[in-house]
Amino acid sequence: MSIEVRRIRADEWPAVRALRLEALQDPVASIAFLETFEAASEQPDNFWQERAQNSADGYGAGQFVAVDGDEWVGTVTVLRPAIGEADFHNGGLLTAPQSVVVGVYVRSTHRGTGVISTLLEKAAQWAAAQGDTRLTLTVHVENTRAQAVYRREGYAMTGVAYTDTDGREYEMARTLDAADALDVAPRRILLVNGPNLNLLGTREPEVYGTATLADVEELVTAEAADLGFDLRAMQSNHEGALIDAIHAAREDCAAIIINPGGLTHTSVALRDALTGVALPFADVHISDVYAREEFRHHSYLTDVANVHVVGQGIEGYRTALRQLATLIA
Ligand code: DHK
Repeated sequence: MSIEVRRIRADEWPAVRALRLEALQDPVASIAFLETFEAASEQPDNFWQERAQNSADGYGAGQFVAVDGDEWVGTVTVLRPAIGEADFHNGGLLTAPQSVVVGVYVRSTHRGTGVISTLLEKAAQWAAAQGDTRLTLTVHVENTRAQAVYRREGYAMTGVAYTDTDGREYEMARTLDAADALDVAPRRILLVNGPNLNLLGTREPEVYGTATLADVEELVTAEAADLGFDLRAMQSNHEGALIDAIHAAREDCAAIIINPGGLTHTSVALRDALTGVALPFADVHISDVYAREEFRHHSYLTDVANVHVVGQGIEGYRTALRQLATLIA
């Protein structure tokens, strides 16, 4: 059985809802949830949309799913409420940071296959990558099977117990350290070149030089390797293809280097894609756009880019990569 465990995407909210409703109807698993099936099934679409959005993109929550083929067979969520937000366990407001594992579910057909272990590991890696040092969860006192699973996964009883609407719950916790985060921090950078940059080498050589796109990609790949990163390079003349590549980078890239070509000066959609995925990015221009026509002086990206390099020829890509690397090292 080949199962992929990954973070959800915001547009997957219907699947988030379906899996949650499935869990709430499961006679064995539902003991773990405070919410009822009836209450959850009455929630409007925008409740699920917001929930998926928050746990797909933000730092405050991360939801992970186990996917077998195209079926979602398990899930876990980490909530990272900030100090001053509601304290799930004790009531009142949180006075210290606390990350909590909630919503653990594995479909009955996939129990005993190690899926839970992979899900919990992914959750721990993500929490560690956010800088958390401790992960807690609560488990019903009578749910001894779940307690055994959590113990096996490194959680220990903290000695704290709560009484909630379902009865008594024990708190369990595990510590996290930087090593837990290592597997999750992607060491890959996406290099994106936009319209007309496939013509480098022959296109207006007095402006862009004689190096080709292949030369650019080779240079950046070699420099990335020196800095300990993999590089994925793509070029397209189509705005939508660039946006799709930027969205996909969320899955496995730490940062983006982009020369959007002429779209620099026109594309709100490209700007929105880059701010939307919230990865650090460098905006590179081979020529000195500020010394050229007036319409090239305006950029939709400069004010949101982490690094901005112009007028260094193709060496500018190397400069951008080095600066970007200091932000994500
Ligand atoms: C490349 C382009 O294709 C132009 O449209 C930009 C940029 C500048 C560059 O200098 O790399 O205006």
